[in-house]
Amino acid sequence: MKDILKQLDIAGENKGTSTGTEWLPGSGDLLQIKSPVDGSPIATVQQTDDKNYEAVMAKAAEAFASWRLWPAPKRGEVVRQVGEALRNHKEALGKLVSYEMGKSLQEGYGEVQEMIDICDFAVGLSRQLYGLTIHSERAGHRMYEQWHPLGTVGIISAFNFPVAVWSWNAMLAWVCGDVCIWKPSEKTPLSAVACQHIISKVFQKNQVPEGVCSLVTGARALGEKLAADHRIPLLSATGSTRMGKAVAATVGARLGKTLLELGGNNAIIITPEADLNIAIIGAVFGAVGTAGQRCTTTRRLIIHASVYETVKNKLAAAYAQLRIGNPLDEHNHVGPLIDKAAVQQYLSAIEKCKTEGGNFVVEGGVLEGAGYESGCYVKPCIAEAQPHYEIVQQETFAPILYLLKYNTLEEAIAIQNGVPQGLSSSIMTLNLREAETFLSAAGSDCGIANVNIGTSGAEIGGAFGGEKETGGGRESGSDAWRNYMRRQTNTINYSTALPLAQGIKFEL
Ligand code: UN1
Repeated sequence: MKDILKQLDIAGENKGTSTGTEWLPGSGDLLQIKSPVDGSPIATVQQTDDKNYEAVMAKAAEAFASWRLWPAPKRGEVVRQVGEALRNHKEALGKLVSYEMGKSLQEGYGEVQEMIDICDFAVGLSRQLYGLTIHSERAGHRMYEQWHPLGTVGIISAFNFPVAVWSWNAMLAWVCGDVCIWKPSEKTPLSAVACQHIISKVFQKNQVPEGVCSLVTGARALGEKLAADHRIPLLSATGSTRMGKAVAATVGARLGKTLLELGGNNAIIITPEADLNIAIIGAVFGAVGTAGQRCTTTRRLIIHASVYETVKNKLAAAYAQLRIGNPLDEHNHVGPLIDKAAVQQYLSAIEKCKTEGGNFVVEGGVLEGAGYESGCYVKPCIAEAQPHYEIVQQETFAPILYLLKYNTLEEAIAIQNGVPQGLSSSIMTLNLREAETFLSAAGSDCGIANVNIGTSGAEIGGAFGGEKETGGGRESGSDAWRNYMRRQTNTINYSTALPLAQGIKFEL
């Protein structure tokens, strides 16, 4: 890992504040980052102090004044080169993500691939920031709308996707002409510092103004500062519903915009007409991938009574084959949780589930002994539960899967929708009527609804996000770019008269 840290310019002490190519010296606290993989310290990051925060904000505003005038395809060309740089660093960055966050190496690489994909998407988008033309009701008039950049976009990202979710926001915001200030999770700032080193070289080569891509590091107080700062017209935040509610209240109070991607409580409905081979693999990957720490993690399986026992037994057999251990070893399926606090939450969720009457068919527990010294490795587990249990209604960021039984599809959909969150959902069925009912207006109420695919692992081409307590935001593909721009309606009169709309007469 030492070589990787050196290769990524992050070995030893790191400054945690940058305006692009410059790293600001400051008086912020030193944060020691430890890997959940083996508990060892990786490197330090100096957190952003007030003085540096102000310097970053000022630089961002200055940079925006010129960046917004670059033709969008020229900004796209910079993003294309960012994609190339990420391709060149995929292996090193993927390994670092895996080591700092604890996800499997495959998923670490997958995360960097997701960044590369969004770069490609954003390059094409830079020539497609389309507005409409509208027919005016007045003769000799033309109406159209155009999209302008917003200004400084704040991006708060979560530990579970230390780099990809930032890139969904930043790559789009940049081609749109915005400047970005990124606050990564205080649990995974090293991956962010590494990204900043990678992209800053591209920015320098292209003479992008200093301040277009800034990095600030810190914990909750820094996030609150960004939320309250009226110089940030859009704050995009990924994390817990609790955090999102606080951000929404603060940003809303100053009538700023938010883009929220918060908790999920994602379910797969398995009907009697499911292809069980697909259903089981989809459910297991969805439940244990990233050790249950994706917002799209499968947390509930809603299984028809007629196949319930079969599915339960197949799941138990599949879980018995899971290899838990060092995520950098490609043979392992499941790595550690992010830290010991997460382990505590996992344990208390299991306790709560038992107290409420849950029956564990695959038992959980914390792993100890050789290879598990960090104390962050836990066993993925499965409990038979009831939809109304308090714990089943909540998102616990850990590999705990709840089995729920249903009899009619209507009931299954009601259970699926009967939680406060609305991110991702799936149905496993080969029956057209069941599938289309699930996708209809009376079906899933989530932002993502899949057929014969699990709940996690969405592609970047679609709009990503969810309803209800998931926050309502949509990031990544489709027309999510509009979040990062302001719409302007233009009416131009090229006639010799001044007719008023709605036929109003005004004569002097
Ligand atoms: C998240 O967990 O915050 O669909 C994002 C997925 C990934 C993104 C997850 N593409 O699981």
